[in-house]
Amino acid sequence: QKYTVAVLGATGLVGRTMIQVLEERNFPVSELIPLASPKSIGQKVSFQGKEFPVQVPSAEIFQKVDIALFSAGGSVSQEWGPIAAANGAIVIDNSSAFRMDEQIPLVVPEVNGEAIFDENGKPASIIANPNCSTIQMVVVLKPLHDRYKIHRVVVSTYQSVTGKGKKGLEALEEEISGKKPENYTHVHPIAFNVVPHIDVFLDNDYTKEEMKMVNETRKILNDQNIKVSPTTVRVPVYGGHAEAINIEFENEFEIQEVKDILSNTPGVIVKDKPGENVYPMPIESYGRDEVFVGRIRPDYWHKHSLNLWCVADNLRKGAATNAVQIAQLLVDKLTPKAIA
Ligand code: 11C
Repeated sequence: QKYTVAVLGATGLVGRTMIQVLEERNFPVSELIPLASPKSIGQKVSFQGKEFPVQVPSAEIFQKVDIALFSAGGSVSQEWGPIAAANGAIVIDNSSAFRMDEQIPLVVPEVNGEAIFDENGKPASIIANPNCSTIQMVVVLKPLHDRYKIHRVVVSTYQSVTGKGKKGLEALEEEISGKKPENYTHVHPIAFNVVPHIDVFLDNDYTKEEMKMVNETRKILNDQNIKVSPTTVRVPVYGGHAEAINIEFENEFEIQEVKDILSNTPGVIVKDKPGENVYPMPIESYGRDEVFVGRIRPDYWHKHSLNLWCVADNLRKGAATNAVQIAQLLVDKLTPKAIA
């Protein structure tokens, strides 16, 4: 069985990565429909050796689509998500538009893949893909929460400029080459700098990015008692997001058991040999689908607590790969429209 798959935002960094991951994973695609705004019309996307013209979205197009991957920003998702769903496509949406909607599952397949389906096995018509910094953190937290129950998480992020898409990447390149952009895409200069500000500030003086980490984590782990205390920071890096995480558990743990649990967690690779200078870094996570964890060590000053460091490619596991993994869970249960 093969499926008609649309990618909305097909010319953006995440959209392109979605198409690449579909191809790498040999996803059963009968037709790829790249969609974007009118300014991308005329562009073509190559997939499995063929060229597909970029089109603008329409209700008619979604009538033939089985699965629609969206990554064109929140307002585009708000506009087209309900139209695509009403026309029978299942939308996997990478924006923040629907994430905190109680009716819409927010899914990381390794953590809560079952949330996609209702009690009759019917998939939700819109499924939200979490924020990149949340995804890599919950992949690590979930097996530890199951074993020791997490009370509190203090996290500081070191986020790649690719989180701001092509503009973020180009701004860093321009700044490094000595050009002074008219408007800083990153609010302040990012080359040779570190900026503790991602997305907009809210009334509580946390940023929207920080509150995504608080709220999305609770929803995905299905536990409103987990306290997440985040500081999100942009760094002049290409390859992925890194996070220093301090975790406080309700129960006692053995550090070797923590390492064993993480080593046996699907989607996680433990790289933790401090004596040999082995720990995860964005430069090595680039282009990879896994979440890398290292620097796993007890917090000697706080009961039942530990520190660790995790890194993942934000365009892949943090966005495109996670969305395609959701699509992979769907196809086991979905009859393509061409057959239905
Ligand atoms: C960043 N995390 O690094 C953001 C990008 O809600 O999907 C992704 C924003 C989101 O700037």
